[in-house]
Amino acid sequence: MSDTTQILNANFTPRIFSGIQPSGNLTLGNYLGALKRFAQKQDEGIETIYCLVDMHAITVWQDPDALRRQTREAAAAFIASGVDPAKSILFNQSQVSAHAELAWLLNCVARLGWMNRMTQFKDKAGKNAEKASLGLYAYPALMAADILTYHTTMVPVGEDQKQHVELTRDIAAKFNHDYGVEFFPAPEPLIDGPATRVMSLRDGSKKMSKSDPSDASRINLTDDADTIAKKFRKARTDAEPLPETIEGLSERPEARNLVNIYAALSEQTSAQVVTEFAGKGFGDFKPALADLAVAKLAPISDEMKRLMSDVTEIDRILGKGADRAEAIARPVVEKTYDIMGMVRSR
Ligand code: AQP
Repeated sequence: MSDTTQILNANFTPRIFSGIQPSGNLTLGNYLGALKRFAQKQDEGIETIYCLVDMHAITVWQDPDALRRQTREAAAAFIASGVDPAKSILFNQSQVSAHAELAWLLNCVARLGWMNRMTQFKDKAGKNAEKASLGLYAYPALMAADILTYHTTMVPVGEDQKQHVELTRDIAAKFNHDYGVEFFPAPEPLIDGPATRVMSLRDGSKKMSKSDPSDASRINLTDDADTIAKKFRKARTDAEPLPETIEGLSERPEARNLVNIYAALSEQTSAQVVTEFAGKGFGDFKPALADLAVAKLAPISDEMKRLMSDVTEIDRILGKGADRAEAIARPVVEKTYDIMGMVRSR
C-alpha cells in the first residue's frame, strides 16, 4: 500500500466488500477466487459485506426466471461455502438503490479513456462490440459505486477483477480531487492464494468462467461427484509427468492450473503439491485431484440443495441483508449528492 493510500484510508473504518454476478452456475473459480476467501475474511474482525450483483448480470441477456433462480442459488452457494448472514451482510444489489444512484454520479466522474482500457469489456464484447449493451461498457463504474457506497477499504477478488478495482481507485481519487474533499477511500484489491485465476479445464489460456459455452470447461458447485471426476479426467493436459519443482510448470499452463487447484483445495502451496507428486503422471494426479475436489465440494452442493428447498428463507435473508446494507449506503449517497451540489430538501 502506498503512503498516500495509507494516510487516506486511515480516516475510514476498515471494511470489506465484494460481489459475484448471479449470471449462471457458480464455478470452482468463483469458489477458490472469491467465496472461500469471503468466508475466511468474516472472522478477521472487519465488517464484511457481500453482494449478489444482479444488476451486473443483466449487462448480458438473462432470462428473468433463470435470473431469479440463479440469484437464490448463488445466495445458497455463499451460505453453503461458509458465509454466515449473521456475521456478514449478504444481499442482492438491486434491493439497495444506492448502487444505481451512485453509479450515475460516478459515470459523470469516470473518463471515457479509462473505460476504453478495460480488458473485460473487450473480452466479453468480442468482435461484436457495437451490439454490446451500454451497461456492459459502463459496468466498471457500477462496480466502483458498489464498492464506494460502503466506503470500502478492501476488496477480495480474483485476478481478473484487479483492473476494475484499480479503476475504482482512480474514480475515487478524481472525485476527491475535483470536489476538494477526502470523501472516498482508495480501496485495495486483496488477491492472494494459489488460485487467484483458475483456468478453463479445456484451454489453459482462458479463465474458468460460468458463461463459457462449454460445460466441460468448468466445475460447477452443483456438479455431482461423477461429473466432477469425469471433468477432471477429461481436462486437457500434456503427456509429461509432474516436474520436481514449480519452475518446471512455467510453460505448462494446463498442468499448472490443476496443481494450483489441488493446492488451493488442500490448503497447501503449489510448490508443496509438486513435491508430493513429482514424477507422477496425470493418470495418478487427476484421480487424486478429483477425490479431493469431491470431498471439498460435495458438502457445499448438498447444503445448497437443502437451502434451495426453502427459497422463502433465502429471500428473507437477502431482504434483511439489504436493510443492513441500505443503512450504510444511503448516508454515503446522500452526502455525495450534497458534495456535488444537488439540492436535498426532503
Ligand atoms: N476463474 C476464476 N478464478 C479465480 N477467481 C475467479 N472469479 C471469477 N472467475 C474466477 C472471481 O469470482 C468473483 C466473482 O466474479 P463474477 O461472477 O462477478 O464475474 P466474473 O469475474 O466475470 O466471473 P465469471 O465466472 O467469468 O462470470 P461471467 O461468466 O458471468 O462473466 C470475482 O472476485 C472474480 O475475480
